[in-house]
Amino acid sequence: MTEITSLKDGLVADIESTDTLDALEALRVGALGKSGVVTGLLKTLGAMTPEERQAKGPAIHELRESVTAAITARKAALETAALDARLAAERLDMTLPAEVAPQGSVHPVSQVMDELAEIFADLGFSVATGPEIEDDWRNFSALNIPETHPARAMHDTFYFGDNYQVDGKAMLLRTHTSPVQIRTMVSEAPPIRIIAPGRVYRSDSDATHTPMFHQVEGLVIDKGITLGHLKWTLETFLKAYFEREDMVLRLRPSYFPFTEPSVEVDVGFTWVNGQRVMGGSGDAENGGWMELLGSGMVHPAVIRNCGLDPDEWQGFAFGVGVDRLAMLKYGMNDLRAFFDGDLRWLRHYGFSALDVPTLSGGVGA
Ligand code: 2NL
Repeated sequence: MTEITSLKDGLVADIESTDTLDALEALRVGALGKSGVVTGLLKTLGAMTPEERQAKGPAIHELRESVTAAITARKAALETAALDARLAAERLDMTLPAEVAPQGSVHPVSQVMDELAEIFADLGFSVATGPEIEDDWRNFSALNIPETHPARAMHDTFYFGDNYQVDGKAMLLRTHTSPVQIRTMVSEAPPIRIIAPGRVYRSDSDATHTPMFHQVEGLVIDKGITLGHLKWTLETFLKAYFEREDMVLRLRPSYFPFTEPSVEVDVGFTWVNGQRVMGGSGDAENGGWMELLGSGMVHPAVIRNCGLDPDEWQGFAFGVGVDRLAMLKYGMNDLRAFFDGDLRWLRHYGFSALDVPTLSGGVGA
């Protein structure tokens, strides 16, 4: 009996005086491991007579209990001490001045979105935003895109499938920012003048397509809106954006399910040192046309789907890729570099956070 008591006292004293977690682990293995002393004693219980077991059993079990408790307590103490030491060693004085100036820059996509907000604010548009996860109705049905439209096919749209539903509705990553305009038409009374910039997603990836890209759409709903308003608005926008008065627009008939008529807008460019520079007539000697925007008069079915009377309210809408707008204005040629996070690229093409676009200062100056 005294043997067991002194073994316990010895082990507990050793445990309490260890000062590293490794040494403690070694003690644990020596006592409670497969061939540890305490384990060895526990094994002897099996061979004892019932009387012996009754006499020695409680002390041996108590030995195991005490040693286990001592190890647990010591482990917690050592861990707390280690954490305290680490916290003290890694202490940072946040009141010290910075050693280097901030290195961040404004991404061209953010810069262009700021420029767009500025230009359209001047025309009376406000910026509307909405969720990137949408339901099928807001992304497709409300926009007069039939069930059988190819844009709904799995290869274009990222569907969440059965994994994620909201109110029992199938959800998807919006393929355009049109659902933001749908939300606005449903919840706000006309007249409406908004742009909706943001991230959109399509299951598409190559040199000119990334599965996430940025789009800005514009929407005007009012009484007596015509194609003339659309053309003037886009021309005014493009002049302000490219900072040139000689922007020439070419409108071609097209088709979108959500607009009627639908108009594709080409912009005249001029070849300068082997580069396309937006501006001038595409029919000029050294010119060409670039397809830039899709647009049209909002389809009466879309207006009706949003609870408005198409005999009373008309409108126009347009959509354009923000990444593409940035490339054309700031001369990048590879879309994929936009999303690589390469610091050299960001330093080269990024903008100063203090360089806020303003119309008076020239939006992209
Ligand atoms: C493109 C260009 C476009 C729209 C977007 C729109 C939004 C509503 C109603 C009607 Cl809520 N139209 N947006 C219109 C025309 C073109 O985007 O190339 N899209 C495939």
